[in-house]
Amino acid sequence: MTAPTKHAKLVAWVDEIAKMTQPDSIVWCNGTKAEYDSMIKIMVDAGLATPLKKRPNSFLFRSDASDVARVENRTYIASKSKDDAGPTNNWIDPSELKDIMKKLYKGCMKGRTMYVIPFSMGPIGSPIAKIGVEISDSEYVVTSMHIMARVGSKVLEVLGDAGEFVPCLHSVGKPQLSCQDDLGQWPCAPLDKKYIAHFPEEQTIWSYGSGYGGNALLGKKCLALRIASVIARKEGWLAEHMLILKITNPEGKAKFVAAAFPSACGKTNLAMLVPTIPGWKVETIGDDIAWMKPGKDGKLYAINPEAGFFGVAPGTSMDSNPNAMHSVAKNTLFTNVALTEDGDVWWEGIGYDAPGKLIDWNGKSWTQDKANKAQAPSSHANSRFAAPATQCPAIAAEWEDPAGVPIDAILFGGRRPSTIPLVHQAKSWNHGVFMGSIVGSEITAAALDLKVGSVRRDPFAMLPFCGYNMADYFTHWIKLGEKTPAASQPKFFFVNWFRKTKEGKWLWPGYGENSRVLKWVFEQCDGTGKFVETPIGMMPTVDGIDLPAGVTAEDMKELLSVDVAGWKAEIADVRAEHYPKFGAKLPKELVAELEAIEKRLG
Ligand code: SAT
Ligand code: MN
Repeated sequence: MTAPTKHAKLVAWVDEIAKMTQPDSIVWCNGTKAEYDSMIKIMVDAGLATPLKKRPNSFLFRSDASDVARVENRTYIASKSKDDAGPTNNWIDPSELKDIMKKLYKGCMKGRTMYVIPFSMGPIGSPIAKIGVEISDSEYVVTSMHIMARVGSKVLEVLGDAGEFVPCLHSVGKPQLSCQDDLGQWPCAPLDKKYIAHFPEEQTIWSYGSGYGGNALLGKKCLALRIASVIARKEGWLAEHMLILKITNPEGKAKFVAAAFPSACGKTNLAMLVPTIPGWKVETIGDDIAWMKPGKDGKLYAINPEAGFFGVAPGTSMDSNPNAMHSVAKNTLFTNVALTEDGDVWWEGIGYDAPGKLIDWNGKSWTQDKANKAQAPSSHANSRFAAPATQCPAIAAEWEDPAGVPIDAILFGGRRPSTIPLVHQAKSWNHGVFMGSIVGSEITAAALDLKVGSVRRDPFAMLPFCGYNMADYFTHWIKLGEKTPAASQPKFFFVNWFRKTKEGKWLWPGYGENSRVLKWVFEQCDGTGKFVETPIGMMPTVDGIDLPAGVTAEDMKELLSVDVAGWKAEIADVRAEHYPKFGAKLPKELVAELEAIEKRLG
């Protein structure tokens, strides 16, 4: 196929990769529905995709057991100097990694088609958007990219003859050497051959051996976070692992909120929240990534660089997230959930019992046995749906505004059964950066070498996604604050939906009731909130947040009190265990914030 572009650099790169990987043919993707349908047909014919009778134009995929999630220990930041990758990334010398990967890439697309996928992260042509071109030998990647990014000919038009793009090379790492096809088996390479590599100086991504999620849909975590964070630092903006929502009060006044949480804290649920308080409205701009650039007025303007939702299925129900359920009613790709006899999907926590005999995510027959607490789940814990953002009933009118939306508040959060109150507000930008730097979730099950009950720190929820030295990343945040006029700065908040009593009972109902906290956040941005100053920041007065049903005044007091002993232990842990990881590069401003809180705690 001749290239539908005169972009010499792009054409040369595609030629070079084709010589190395030796595909049977090359297809330049145009992003049309016909293209999408033809990819789906190839996968249905190969036994890789199952059409779902109950959901129009929707399909189920089962991946390989070795290929069910991002592989963080196979993910590399291959900067020239190790120090530029920093203490929290896997580093390897770029030329050494290229040698290893070139050997793997040699002939790896034999028997397959090589797809060239031009895509835009962000509305096509937006001054905040970035263009990437993914080369992939996976039809699953092509169809998923159609949903998750803006793909096709229009992107090539914007790119022109010499525009900048991020080259993203992907292969499932399984050549088809005989005339037999994949025989219904998800193609990928064994774990020790998987590599998700980033070359920050060249702004290039090489991924090998996985066909799943963020390992393979290279626009998402690889480009929009790891590479974009490097670009953002250079250009003076922020690429963040944050949802973006719009909240409107009964008078019709709106504010925009960005929020970072480590995984498994309900980001998608918060982004699509249905408020329980009458008259208030929450609408979705994005559920995973925010690119925020200072505008002429000094405010941060955010876009969602993605075009779809790649959400975790288990736990998603009409109760927990009706907007997500409506979003996946059609045109959705499901991966590693269970299949019902009548051609629908089912997963743990979908809100109703499994209807009859299912096929589980391993392809085996599975019947729900509620008496058996040890029954293996039907769906993988990280099973996913990929659905177009336009299908979300709560999608905000501004979600594709090329100029972005002005951010009023930035929230941080994590799963913290103790110590951290329901909500507290930073006193300043640097205090906000401090809050972001200590984000973490409590370990609930013994994992690797981590103690149960200890906190796994995940600064800004960016631990697996910062493409450079995290201490430099903290400094970048601080410098951006210095450049932002006080009146234009967003306000920073730390929220915690996951407080428990000593007996292990949840103190806060969460989900739609979180709108009560968002309301206080709104009011604080508006100057109308009821608050008190505390050693850890501003907090709502006890009547600052209306009690949801089932929460007693006593519970609320506990949710909104400063646990001085707990905070002293928290500060001690940050000082002794967390901050030393960043060595001499740790900005002194963060140490100053730490010491100021320590002093205020007395
Ligand atoms: O698989 S993804 O990286 O796209 C999603 C996630 O793990 O957060
Ligand atoms: Mn994420």
